[in-house]
Amino acid sequence: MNKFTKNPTVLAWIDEMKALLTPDNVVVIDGSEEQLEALRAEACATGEMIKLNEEKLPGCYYHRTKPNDVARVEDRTFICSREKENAGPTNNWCDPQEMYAKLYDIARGTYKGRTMYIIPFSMGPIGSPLAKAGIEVTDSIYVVLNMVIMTRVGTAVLDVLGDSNDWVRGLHAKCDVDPEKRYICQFPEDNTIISVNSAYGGNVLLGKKCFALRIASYQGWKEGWMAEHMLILGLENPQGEVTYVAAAFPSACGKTNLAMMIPPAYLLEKGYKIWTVGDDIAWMRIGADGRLYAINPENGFFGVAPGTNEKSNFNALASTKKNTIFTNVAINNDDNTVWWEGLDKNPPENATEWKGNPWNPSMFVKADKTTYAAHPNSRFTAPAVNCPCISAEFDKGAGVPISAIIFGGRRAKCTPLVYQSKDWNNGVFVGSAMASETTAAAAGAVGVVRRDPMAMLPFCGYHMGDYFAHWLEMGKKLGDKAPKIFNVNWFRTDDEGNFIWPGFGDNMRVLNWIVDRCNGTADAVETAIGFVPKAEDIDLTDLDFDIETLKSILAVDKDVWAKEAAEIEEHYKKFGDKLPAELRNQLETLKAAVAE
Ligand code: OXD
Ligand code: MN
Repeated sequence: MNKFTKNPTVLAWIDEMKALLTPDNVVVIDGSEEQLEALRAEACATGEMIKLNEEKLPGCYYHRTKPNDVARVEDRTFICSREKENAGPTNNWCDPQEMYAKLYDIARGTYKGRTMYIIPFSMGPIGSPLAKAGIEVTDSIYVVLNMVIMTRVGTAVLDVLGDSNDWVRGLHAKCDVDPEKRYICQFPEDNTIISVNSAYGGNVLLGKKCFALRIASYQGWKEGWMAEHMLILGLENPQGEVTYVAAAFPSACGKTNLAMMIPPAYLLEKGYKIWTVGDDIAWMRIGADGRLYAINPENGFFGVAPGTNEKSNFNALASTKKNTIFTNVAINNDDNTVWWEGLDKNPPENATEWKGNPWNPSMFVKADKTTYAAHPNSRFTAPAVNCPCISAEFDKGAGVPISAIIFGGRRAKCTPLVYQSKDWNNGVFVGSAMASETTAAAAGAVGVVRRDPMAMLPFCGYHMGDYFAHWLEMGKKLGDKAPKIFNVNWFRTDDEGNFIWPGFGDNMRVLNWIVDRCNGTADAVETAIGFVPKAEDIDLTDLDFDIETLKSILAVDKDVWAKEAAEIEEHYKKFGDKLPAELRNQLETLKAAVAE
């Protein structure tokens, strides 16, 4: 290893890591294609990765994780702040000194006989005033190659960092992939992440959830900005004006689909377009003009494969056609390509399923997920530049000005298709009470409401009461330049449980109303919960959907909302006296309005 930087804090930490992990070799990932190509070849030689059909999927690789290591592990994820109180009621907590000792004991000496890869990476375009640097050390080539897609990697990051100590330390050690010793730990006060005994993306690509949400949300609180679990999209109108919105939905509510949506034909013909800036994470800061500017700190998409197809998300599928890593999907042995449930109606006759066993369609039983060819949480890691609708602003460091923030979830009855909060503080109240109902597709009871404030429940790196207060504070700073806050619900069902609203591209009709509200050109009706569209203001052109049905899913039922308010009151109890008084006032206002 040559001296790859003069930064004293980086060099000291690397020395510490080498002494702890005792690797045989040390390799700094410089970002060059030559180095990456050699690593791909090595991973294929050892069986860690499989090269896919070069003609049909150029530059694409396949990887399988251990069957016990297929998803994020919230019960083994810790926020190790010095004071327990600062992790709050929604996070697991452990004393940092105790946790460092435990994790160092687990990781000590585990790189023996292996190579330590040092990955300098930037979250956000290198050099952007909104970006931040990190260094991850890992003993996995799979992690290196995924980080190269998901972040901006290379020694250029260190040139920009200079001698600064403002960088995040990330230690990943695969160890024995033992679920009993698996820990994903954030030390927000030390800018440090340690992940041991996993090799699954969400646990080991430390730039993503660990840094860009858990550590960065804490940094944002301390430094006056926001790190949010939000997609960012630009909606272009026929005049060529682009309005940017950010949206937070819990998992399995269609963030990637909305971010890459294709508008209905009649709107495309008129010249409407959607541009994707990001599908999962937004970092937002107040710009010189007082508006809120957002960047997507990532450089790729770590998307769920099952259900992704030409109809559900054409642009996501197109993004996976080259230079992509597929994890835990199925391999079609006839042509060495990939397949997953919901890709098309032609499952391969001669496949290898995600655990590595032979598979054919006769083995598939719909009700039994263990018979599926692809794991339900199988993933693609695809470069953002592959996306046909990637925004021209994606790679620019300045960020895009956000006009609207949208919250949402899966609610069968309660929440209307769309409504606008009365103002910023009321919008923070809406986000703090955000919830989604479990569906028949997931294990466990159907229709159970899980509160997931701002979709940040597993990702907020500090006390959620303080997080709500930070949102309110940002609103004060933004004043009348604050984005408008909306809530959407694509998932209202009829009495048989069928979805009423068609969703997907037709959600553009709702986005257009939102943009018109931001521009002051659409009307609304004031209700107990906020501003709901007049039914005739949602454009139903070319859609077989009658206005009475639309009215039914725009309706606000005060009895249902009285029950909702009672549930929010219950949800608020866990934040104790850290719940901002303003949110309690908002709840009281709602209770009074629905009781009228
Ligand atoms: C998630 C993800 O779990 O983006 O939210 O992978
Ligand atoms: Mn996510």
